[in-house]
Amino acid sequence: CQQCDQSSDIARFDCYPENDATQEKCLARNCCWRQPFENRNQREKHFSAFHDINVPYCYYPKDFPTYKLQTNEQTEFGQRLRINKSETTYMPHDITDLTVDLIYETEHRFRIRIYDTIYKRYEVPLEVPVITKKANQTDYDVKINSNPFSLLITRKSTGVTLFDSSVSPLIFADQFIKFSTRLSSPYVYGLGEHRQALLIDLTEKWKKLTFWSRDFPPVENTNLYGVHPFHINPEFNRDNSTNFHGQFFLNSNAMDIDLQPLPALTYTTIGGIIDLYIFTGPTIQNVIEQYWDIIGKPIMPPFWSLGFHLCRYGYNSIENMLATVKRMDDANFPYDVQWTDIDAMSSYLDFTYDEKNFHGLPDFVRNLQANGKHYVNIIDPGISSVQSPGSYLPYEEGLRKNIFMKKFNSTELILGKVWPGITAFPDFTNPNATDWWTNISSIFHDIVPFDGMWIDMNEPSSFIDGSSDGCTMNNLDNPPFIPNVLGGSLSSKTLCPSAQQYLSQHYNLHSMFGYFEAKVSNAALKTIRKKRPFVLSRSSFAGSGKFTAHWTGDNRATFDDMYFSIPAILNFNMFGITHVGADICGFGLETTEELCTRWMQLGAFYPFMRNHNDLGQKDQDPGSFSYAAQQSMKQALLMRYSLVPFWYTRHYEAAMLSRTIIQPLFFEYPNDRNTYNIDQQFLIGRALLVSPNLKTETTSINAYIPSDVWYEFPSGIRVEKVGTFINLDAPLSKINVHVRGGFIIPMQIPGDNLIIGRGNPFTLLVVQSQWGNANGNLFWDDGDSIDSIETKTYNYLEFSLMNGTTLRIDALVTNYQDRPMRLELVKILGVNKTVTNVNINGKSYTNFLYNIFDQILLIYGLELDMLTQSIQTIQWTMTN
Ligand code: MIG
Repeated sequence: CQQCDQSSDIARFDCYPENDATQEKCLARNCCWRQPFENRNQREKHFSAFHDINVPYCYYPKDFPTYKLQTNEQTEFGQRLRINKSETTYMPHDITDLTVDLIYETEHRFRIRIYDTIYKRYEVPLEVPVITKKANQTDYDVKINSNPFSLLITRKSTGVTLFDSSVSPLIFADQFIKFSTRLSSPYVYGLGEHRQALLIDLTEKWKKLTFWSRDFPPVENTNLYGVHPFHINPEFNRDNSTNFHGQFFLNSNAMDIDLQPLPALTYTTIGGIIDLYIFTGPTIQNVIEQYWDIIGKPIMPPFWSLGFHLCRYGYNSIENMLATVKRMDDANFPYDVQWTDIDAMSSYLDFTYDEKNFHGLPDFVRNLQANGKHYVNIIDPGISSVQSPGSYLPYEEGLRKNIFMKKFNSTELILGKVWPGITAFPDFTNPNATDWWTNISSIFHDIVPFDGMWIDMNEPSSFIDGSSDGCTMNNLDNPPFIPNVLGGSLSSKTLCPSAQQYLSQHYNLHSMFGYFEAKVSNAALKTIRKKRPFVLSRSSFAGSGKFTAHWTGDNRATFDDMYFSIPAILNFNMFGITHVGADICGFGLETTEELCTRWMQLGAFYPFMRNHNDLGQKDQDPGSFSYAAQQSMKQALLMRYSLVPFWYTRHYEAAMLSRTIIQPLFFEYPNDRNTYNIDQQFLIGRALLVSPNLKTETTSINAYIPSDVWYEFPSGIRVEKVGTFINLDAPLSKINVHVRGGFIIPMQIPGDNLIIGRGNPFTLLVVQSQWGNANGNLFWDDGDSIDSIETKTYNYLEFSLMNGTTLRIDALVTNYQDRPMRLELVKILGVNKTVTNVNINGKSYTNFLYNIFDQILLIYGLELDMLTQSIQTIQWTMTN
């Protein structure tokens, strides 16, 4: 029939995504069933092929029943539409009367809300800005199609389509909501947490990504620990320029996002409402800012958490842990934070420690702290419910405060099984949970004075499906459609979706469990330590970055896993969880000295740097390897530590200005298409390019050097060939890092740890652009206060190089005066004429060296306190 005619396969939208599609079942949905064109002449495929994400056989006809526009009313925020339909679909409980709010929130932000006109439905409890007045001006146009109802959003300046839902019918049933949009280009970034390359290229590919937080060692094509339905889509203009827009689907229910080469994107969610944000950029940085305006900016981490963290599952005894620490100290590795895992608990009970095998843990911790180090321990959400009465306060207090999750429609607790056996699960959406969690953490803190909280297993993960006595038969536990979740069931390795939480059913809140636990843990730490909190959470949701850092879970000790860590940390930066890293050297499987060396080198450039290892694997702390390997690792660690002032300033800019800390190359070179799929290299801030060696038994890499001025770090040698892939020497002793012309990098002489090194002298690496200028900045405070930014108790310096001859230091804020900030050395790259004399603040200065071969000027032995004057200058004269 005509209604089934589609111009091409790629314009088909899947009407039968379940695994058991047949022609009969497809036609029963009033959909079209046809072989793809490309297969027409081939033998009919086996049904098993339908499991692949590919051209669907079953797709929507053009006249599939959907909504019509009834009314369109102008409002303060934009328009309110009523849409309805008379026919129903194949899904139970179609909602026939819907309201559509079109909210023109800002010049660059548009929000679409589609919800049941009559009954209130679940909405994501994220505190987003509420806009009641339409923006005066927008860079986008909105058109409404009335029959069938659809929306078209275009960019005014170029006419490019940003959103077009006419490609497929809107379906809105109680437990099945589906809508699609055309994409501007087949390039998509984001949509995590998944194990995937940075670029999702739909040129010839169909892809299904599933969202439902899940504890599973990262593999491709499954839902994982976190949920971030946000993506970025470039728009390639005819004049070769590129704009970017972003889209965020504010929905926490289990969902699939299907991508196809049309190009188009389809959301299929099983609850909530349609609440969609479109961010019009037009630059990639603008898109990030606009997204973070909705979900919140990342937390400013404590200074010490930028150091090296050492952890493993299975120290098994304090003696083993002490031996590790001793190896670190003996080998003189800079190192800041020691961790313990569940093996340090007594019978895996939260808020206990094993007084036998970890005898003296409290003194161990105090001793670390006395030497400037810090300590973090693990906490799992499952609270043992089977201890003898009077013996386990966390459970008994939790009962008293009534903060545990309940069975459906019941006052009975829902019980799962985790490390300590049968456990209850706290409901962190319950307002009383904060007091409870703070109180039990505080009591433990009096015994073991931890500095941060590692919240694991918070998908939440359970060893049994559903609960200790199964799940109900109701439609929350058995929805009519189940997205492509691992295990095929929503209760796979977690609690029953029907479990009752304070704010709603677990069905709706499941993927936010980690979000709320992080929020509550952050609050608890503030109360207990009265310092800036450090939380590390495995599960995350959009906005988690306000409360927590993140690691990418149970990776394995393989070169492939090492590679996948890069797109993962790049993605989490876009998702606003900037303090992120992967388990260095690999968690599962046995690492090798080669892999661990490469990974320590790469990990030295993760925002969050932690070496962590699984139970039963041999030790992989730096001190456990050969002298040669130790030297390579140490060199990378020293690079990291010397760059900490630069890192710390990036965190400040993330928290204040919505900047990603590490970013893909295309963020800085959006007009260079070569950069679009580069994810084996990355930038720190805008100035450092990191190019790790990710292949075994190789001593060189093929790296892309964007067209710009680049110098090798730390040698200061200029890269001759740019704008192309080049071979770089990458023996095991070396990680390739380059600095970009036009930037000034504040650095510091490393100490044994960040606290000990805090008073050490600073150095500046000044990297000239081709025009002889450069800029940089430095944020500095006590590193630990909760409110140093709010109270302006910090220093903020700007550095600028002008005309290739004058370096100016502007001390713009100098409210943190506990210690002088001594500048000892300035290294200027790209000085192409002989320097004859140097002046500092107008006085002649003789401690300088000029190397004509490398074109480096070194001004050394400085004793310049950068805080004493608001403007200081260092000037040099060159021969003509
Ligand atoms: O069931 O606490 O991802 O980092 O070492 C495994 C033991 C529980 C999973 C975490 C991992 C941690 C491990 N945990």
